[in-house]
Amino acid sequence: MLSKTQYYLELEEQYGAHNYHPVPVVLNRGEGVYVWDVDNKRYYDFLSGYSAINQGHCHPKIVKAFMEQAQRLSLTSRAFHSDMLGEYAKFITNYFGYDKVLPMNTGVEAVETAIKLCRKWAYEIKGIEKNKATIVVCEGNFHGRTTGVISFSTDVASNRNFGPYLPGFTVIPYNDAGALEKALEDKNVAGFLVEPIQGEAGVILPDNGYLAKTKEMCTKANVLFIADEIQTGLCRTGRMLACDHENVRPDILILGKALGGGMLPVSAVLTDDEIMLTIKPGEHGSTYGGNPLACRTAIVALQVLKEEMMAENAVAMGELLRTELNNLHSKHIGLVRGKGLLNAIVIRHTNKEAAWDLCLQLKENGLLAKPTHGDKIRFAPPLIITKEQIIECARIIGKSLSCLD
Ligand code: IF1
Repeated sequence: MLSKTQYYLELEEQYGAHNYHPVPVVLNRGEGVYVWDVDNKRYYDFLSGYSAINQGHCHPKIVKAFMEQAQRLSLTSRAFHSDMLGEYAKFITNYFGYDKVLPMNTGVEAVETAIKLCRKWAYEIKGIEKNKATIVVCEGNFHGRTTGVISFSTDVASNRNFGPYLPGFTVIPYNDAGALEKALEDKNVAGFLVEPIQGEAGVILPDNGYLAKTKEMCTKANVLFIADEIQTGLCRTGRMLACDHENVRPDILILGKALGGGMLPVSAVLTDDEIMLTIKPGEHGSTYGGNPLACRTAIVALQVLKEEMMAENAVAMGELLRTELNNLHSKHIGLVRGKGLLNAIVIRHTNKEAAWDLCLQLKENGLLAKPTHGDKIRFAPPLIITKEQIIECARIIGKSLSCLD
């Protein structure tokens, strides 16, 4: 007899593309910081859908808004107006302090949108010669998986044999303001696209002051500072935006993931009129972008972040988590790093599979996490996690680590 879990694993294996390597657990329910598998075993979710579940699984207020809207009107396309898009646009632009929003669905679409806005602005406002504009990006970046965006990825798994690649990008080392200064000597630079903390690279935090300094350089050079806050935004790192830690206001702000409250893909690009109005009717868009269901859900997803003080909780719980992890004094933890509730540990072990093995052990002990780049494990629970829960999770992690001895 096949176990239920085995049955579903085999279904996916046989009929689904093999573009992922998931932890072998099959989930069918979620609530708050918890998820349950098909045998009704409960786990702490320490990945939070790669930060799409900041507000917790099936947040009752978000579910309610989503359900109400789904029963009334889900999609109009942008050929017609809905009564939700204007309300949402007003809400989100006030919330983040920008003139306008351009709504998309997935994160990478919002990144593509930002690139297009930057290029348009470069030609029509800044005055760069046709087709000469470049955008500076950072080594180790992760901005999504379209052919355009992987063209400037430095990760071979992301771009090998997907060429030819899109030109117009200059790669510089991350966390190296001097490298940006040099890159900005090129008068054709239109924008600097950066993650305030590099997620996929393994939660790489730049030095304090890096964002403020690079923003200042961009302003001086009349180059757009474009922040990809898809993973770091919406309270994940302990502030509404990771850029807020350095009081940096990006010229173009990219949001995604938790903007959809874990319900559906909702992404957004926020910027001011000088930049946003360079795109005219017919020049960009998406069938589902700005649909009423997404708009209604996103408003509530943003409201609960503030109502439930998730940024403040992320600061406190993140600090507690890092303290507890360090107090484990495990010889297998090389390093604990992070900000707010975006954290990672680096596993120190002779066995290259140790991080994966640890995640399997964590699963056995009731906590779900995923390794990244071999030896790093991200610990990023929903932002509603409590002190008692963090302490219990640290115990689970400690117990699981001892299995690596
Ligand atoms: C996958 C990582 C996280 C992102 C930033 C844009 C996007 C992402 C900073 C694109 C997406 C995801 C996608 C997911 C894994 C995941 C991830 F490990 F790859 F880096 F979160 F940490 N900018 N990140 O992090 O957004 O189009 O996916 O909505 O499996 O590819 P998307």
